[in-house]
Amino acid sequence: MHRSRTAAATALALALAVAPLLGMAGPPGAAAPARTARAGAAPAISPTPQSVRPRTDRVTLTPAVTVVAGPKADAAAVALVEESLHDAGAERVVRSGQAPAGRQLTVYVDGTEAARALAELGAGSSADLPAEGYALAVGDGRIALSGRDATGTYYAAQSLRQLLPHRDHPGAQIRGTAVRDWPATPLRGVIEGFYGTPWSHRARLDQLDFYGAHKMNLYVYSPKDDAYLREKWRDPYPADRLAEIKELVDRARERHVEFTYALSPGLSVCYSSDADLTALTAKFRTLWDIGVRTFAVPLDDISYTDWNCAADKDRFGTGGGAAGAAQAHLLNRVNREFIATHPGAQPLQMVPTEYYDVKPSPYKKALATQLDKDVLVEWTGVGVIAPTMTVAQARQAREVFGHPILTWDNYPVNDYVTNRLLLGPFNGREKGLPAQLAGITANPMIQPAASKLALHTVADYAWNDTAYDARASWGAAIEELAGGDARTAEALRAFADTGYASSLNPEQAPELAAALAEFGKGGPARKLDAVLRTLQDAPGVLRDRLPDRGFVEDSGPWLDAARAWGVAARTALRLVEATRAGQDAEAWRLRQRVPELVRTATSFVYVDMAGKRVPVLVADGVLDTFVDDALAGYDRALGVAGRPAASTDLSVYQDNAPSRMTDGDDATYFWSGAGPAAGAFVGLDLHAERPLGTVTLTMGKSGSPEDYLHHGVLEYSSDHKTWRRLAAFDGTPEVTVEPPAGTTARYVRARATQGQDNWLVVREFAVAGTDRVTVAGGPPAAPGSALRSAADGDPATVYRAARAAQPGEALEFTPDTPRTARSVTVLRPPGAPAGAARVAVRTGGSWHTLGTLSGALSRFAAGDGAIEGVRLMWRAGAAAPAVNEVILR
Ligand code: 14T
Repeated sequence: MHRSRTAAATALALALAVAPLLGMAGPPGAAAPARTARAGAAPAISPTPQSVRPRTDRVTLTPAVTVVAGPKADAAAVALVEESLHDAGAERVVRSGQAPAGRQLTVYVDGTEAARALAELGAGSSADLPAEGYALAVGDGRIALSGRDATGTYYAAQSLRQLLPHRDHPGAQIRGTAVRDWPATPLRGVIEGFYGTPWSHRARLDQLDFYGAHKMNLYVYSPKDDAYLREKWRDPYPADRLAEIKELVDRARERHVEFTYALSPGLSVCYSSDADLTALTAKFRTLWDIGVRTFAVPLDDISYTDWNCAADKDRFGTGGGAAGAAQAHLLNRVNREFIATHPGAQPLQMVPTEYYDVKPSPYKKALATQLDKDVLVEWTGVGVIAPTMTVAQARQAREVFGHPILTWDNYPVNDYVTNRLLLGPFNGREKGLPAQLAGITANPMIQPAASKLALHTVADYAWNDTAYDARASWGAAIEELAGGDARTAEALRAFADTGYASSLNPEQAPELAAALAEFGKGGPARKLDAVLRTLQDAPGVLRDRLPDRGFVEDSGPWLDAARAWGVAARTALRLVEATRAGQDAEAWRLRQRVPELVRTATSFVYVDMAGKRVPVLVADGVLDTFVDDALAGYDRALGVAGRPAASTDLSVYQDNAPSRMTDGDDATYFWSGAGPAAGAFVGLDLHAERPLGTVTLTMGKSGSPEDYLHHGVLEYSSDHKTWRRLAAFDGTPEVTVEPPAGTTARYVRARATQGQDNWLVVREFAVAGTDRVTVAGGPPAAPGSALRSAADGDPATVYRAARAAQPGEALEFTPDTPRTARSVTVLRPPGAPAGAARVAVRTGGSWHTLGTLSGALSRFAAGDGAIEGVRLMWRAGAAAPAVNEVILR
């Protein structure tokens, strides 16, 4: 199919010429505003067509259907029409030069008869549409479709496929319709351009099918970790690798996708070298020979301040301008000596080294003035991962680079956050952008099939930005991937919601967050439980029913984590309910289960190509916060302070979360992902105004001893707004401060007073209470446990004895001042035996027995008088005792 190869070029030339027109009004013809599908309405064509005019009639799918194809009709399009008719229930699909007599359904594909039918049915002519446009009509007992070019006809067939039903017998009724449709930008597609495990061959073939179905016409082959594209760019492919690529090239052609071969010589190239030019073009020739017609030379993520050969320095000099001149020199030679000498070759594409902004620079100026005008320049928008892209920025890019711009949009790529799947829609791209561009390419995730949700939405935007609605497109992507099954779609939506957030979509898990917020405002627990149950069950449903098995494979650890978080969050919800209902024993039981369930939920890992195990995140900041709040709420109801909540405004390096500063474990730490600027902080929320005891901040670690706040202050606050200084520190990683007696606060923070390059490690950040209870006696604590855990205000930490109690042994609690309390509560681990100890309190100088420990939760009325001490007098010989917390209240 040679026509498909040239389609993109024609499309580009044409659309650049008509781009301003497209943004304003459609081309002449029977245009009506596009309609989105309602339930029960005609099935939706996706991407949303530019114009759909419904008709009042219907066409019946007869048992035998005749296909009348014009002489030059695209073979892939005709094949797709025939296949779709079979899938719709037709028993016989016959190719014929003309329509048969009788009431049989006839489908006209291109040619004069299709043109006549389209005109009669109100779909106008395909001849006056932009490149890759098509007209499609259903009505008056026939179907007709025609493309402006071969790709247009193929897209018409794709749209017809979506209008036809899926059933195993004839007789279906198809609603009358007249569609005129064309793309908003010439090039639309995907650039496999991420770092990490390159996609498999099978996955690539599947992707090419997906692109064709979504009217995307470009696939750029540029995986960063294929050595033959970068480190070994000069080396020829082994025969088997080349054969695989040929299979991709052939499949791409069948799907009307331009396969672009991108070779990145920047790590070692000598720009002025004839030998290197020859190596480059020789490699391109091997790809040309297997059918590749589009080529790219990406020069991103390389140094342009260091030359790879002395000759370049001599010839071009130094600085950004020299680098731009050198690159233009090499690319112009590729353009003139290879692209221009190979008829049928498409415009060369390149990625500049400065691909991420629109700031004028000597480098960009050199490219703008020296690089051949017909070379397409890739640009990521402003920022490597651009949260938004505007029409004005695209205009600036065109201006400053002086070339047609193809966006390299770094979404949904996750190579810089391998712990996440990015499952939300394409967002934050201003309407009108496609008209400014040569095209849009999206850099996908390391996980090909899981990328389809986002890529579906990219295809929708790139085809018709005017009609684009991110959430509607996301919903349609879910429906399509679910294969029309409601239960699967519900599960997929719940799962995709947990991976919604990214730089483009600031809100994480919006649907789950809304359900949690509703519950927080007094909504019924049963309703929230149903939502969490759907999430918990979603992984099982998807594993059983999702047609796209690749998606299930790609998402493995994230599915496991979603299920486990569902279990943890539902248990936390029951904890909230039990706490509210005053079901003490049940609440305590649940309080102890939740941390274990959270540990499970955070235990699933993605293993990257280097074998590194990366713990995965789902609905982070939403589910974990809900669970933390449930635990904190329980602790508050119990009357203990609980563990302070840690926070920071610094980025987090990998999974070294702020909570690691308060986990009581000196071996774990918070680690920022950047050097703190002046004003950056790490802080503690003590959950309530409290007297402040000793404040300790231990920073740095072996291996990164310089990762501490080199210049900072400790501050405290009651409202998180007004802060008072406790102490300043300079040049020391270990800070201990004794606040003046009587100091109270809810918040404590360490704030940088100067910016620094070193990142920040905080091993522990702690504030002792002043209302201290001293724990003494025995048996001694087992290794890794401590006596004080039995009275540290945190029921999650536990004192475990190293051995069984000996006769007369007791654990003794002494508050630093006598305490008035109505009750004494002893919390122990699940299954703790009844009768393990007698509990006594000292008031007015003498001891009184309150009773004997019952189960995991034992509560005694304390009687009158301020309590001077509490004793657990162990029964000798029983199993080694354990105590989570003794609470006076
Ligand atoms: F070529 C560019 F347009 C581009 O985006 N290059 C890479 C790309 O391969 C990668 O997938 C993407 C997302 O991580 O970002 C670019 O790579 C970077 C960018 C950085 F800012 C690698 C390191 C960086 F510090």
